[in-house]
Amino acid sequence: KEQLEWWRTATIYQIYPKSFCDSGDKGTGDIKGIISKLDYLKQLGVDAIWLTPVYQSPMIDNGYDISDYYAINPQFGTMADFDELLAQAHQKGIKVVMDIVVNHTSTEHAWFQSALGDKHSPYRDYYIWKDPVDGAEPTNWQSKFGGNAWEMDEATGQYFLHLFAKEQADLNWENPKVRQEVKDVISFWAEKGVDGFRLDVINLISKQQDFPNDDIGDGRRFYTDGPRVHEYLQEISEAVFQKYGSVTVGEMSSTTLEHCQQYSANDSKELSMVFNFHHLKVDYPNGEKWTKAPFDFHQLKSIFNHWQTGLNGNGWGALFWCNHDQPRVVSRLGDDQNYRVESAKMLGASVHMMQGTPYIFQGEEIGMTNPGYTSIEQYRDVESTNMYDIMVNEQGVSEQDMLAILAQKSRDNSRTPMQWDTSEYAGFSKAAPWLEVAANYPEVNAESAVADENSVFHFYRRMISLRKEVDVITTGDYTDMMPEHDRIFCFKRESEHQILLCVNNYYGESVECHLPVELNVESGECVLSNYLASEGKGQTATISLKPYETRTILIN
Ligand code: TEU
Repeated sequence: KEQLEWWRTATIYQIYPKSFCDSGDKGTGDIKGIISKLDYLKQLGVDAIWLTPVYQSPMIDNGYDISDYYAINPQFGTMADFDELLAQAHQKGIKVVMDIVVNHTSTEHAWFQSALGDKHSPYRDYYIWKDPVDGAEPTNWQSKFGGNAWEMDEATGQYFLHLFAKEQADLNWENPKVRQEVKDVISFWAEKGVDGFRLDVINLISKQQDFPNDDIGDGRRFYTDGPRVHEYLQEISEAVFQKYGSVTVGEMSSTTLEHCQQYSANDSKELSMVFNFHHLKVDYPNGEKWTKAPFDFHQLKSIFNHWQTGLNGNGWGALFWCNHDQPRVVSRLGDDQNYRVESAKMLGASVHMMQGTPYIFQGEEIGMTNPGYTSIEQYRDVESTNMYDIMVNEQGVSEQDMLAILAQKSRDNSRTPMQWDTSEYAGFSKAAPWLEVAANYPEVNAESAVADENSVFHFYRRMISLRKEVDVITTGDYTDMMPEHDRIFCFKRESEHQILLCVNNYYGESVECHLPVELNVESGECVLSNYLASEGKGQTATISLKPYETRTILIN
């Protein structure tokens, strides 16, 4: 059996530093705060941490608008703090993955400041400038944060492209000097000993160079998985990733399975693995995020089937529900009122028993929920406040309806301060946090979870170690055993020596379940369930699954 790369059996923990832990009394998290929680992460058993950006930034998009790739934002601490984190993490056997945002820079970056207003700046064509067309924006492309994707530079009469906020100017990857700058940035951090990189919206970097209008969409088809994206990734991979042996995960916005098979091919000519988001759009009716809608269970199962079978032996996927852009999964797909612990565990098991590398977003391992904000003043996210302005002030959506949509869909839902204990501000900070703590922190916090062997925390700890003990989780072929069932998600993983069955009741009512008799589950053992009475031997083919019950049955 060929030696598997470490990251194929690893679990990675995502930290959003601004909301993780404040070592002082700023009300925002910092690097020293992360250092103070490394032992907690060691106890959970994660193999690596992924930090979202901590570089110099005006924080319009909380660090995804970088103004200096070589400096740490003082809000998070100093370069010495970062070096200390790296050393201590490595000492504890935890690798460190950094976020690299190179589809765009902040408009405060020195390159952009030089380019703005000066067509002859040596940095002008680091960015994408176009003349007006018929006195208006060059194309009708839409920013992902609302509004048109072009902003006027009055001094030169040209527009620059920004797929995200107008303070995030897209880099021109056609320019070899830009590609060299990217190689230099990544090499700097790799040289320091950083173990890997998460590449922000990296499949958007190659734009179709004729910049056409999009008469059927928002323009994404002219820059998503674009014409030279694989060429660019191979160039960066050869120059840096392969040289340092970095693990790399690409965030692929609106991508396809075929492109992801190439992005994450086993020959590692591009990246180690990919994030895709199709399973997190099953509550976007007709692809529309800004609606309040139930999720489509059948669509969810068919997407999992498409990607699990499509990447098996042909690429590698990141497995996740939560991140800093997505609402908390226990509130989104589970029941955070009546079955918070049970549904959090079931949702966790139903992706952690799949093939890929699982990512745990801070707080997911203790079943943190959306905060249920009730006023726009409580929100901070630029995407959410932009969309509120557009939908309420321009499109006439009622404030009540928009607040209901934000309570379900806003990115701030996942960015509330990590809930450490029952002290004021949940032990996150000594000062009032930048974003309000969810009111349930007295019941939902890490200290209580670590002390309770039946908590979500210990369930996640068991899943992380199961992945290391049971090979079929990493290597087994995937088959959906009940694709038509309206409430049960039941899939099989099969390798030469082992069969694993993961059966999940996605709803809050008990349901009769008839497992395939040919699997002979009677000879198996339930190694993981959110109902302890269901664990162990003595499994039968007909079972009554309790609300949100999950069972992982190992059949050797
Ligand atoms: O996310 C890009 C992305 O796909 C999401 O932000 C999504 O487009 C958005 O939520 C609209 O639905 C990455 C980062 O994860 C995100 O935090 C940044 O805001 C964005 O890129 C720009 O850097």
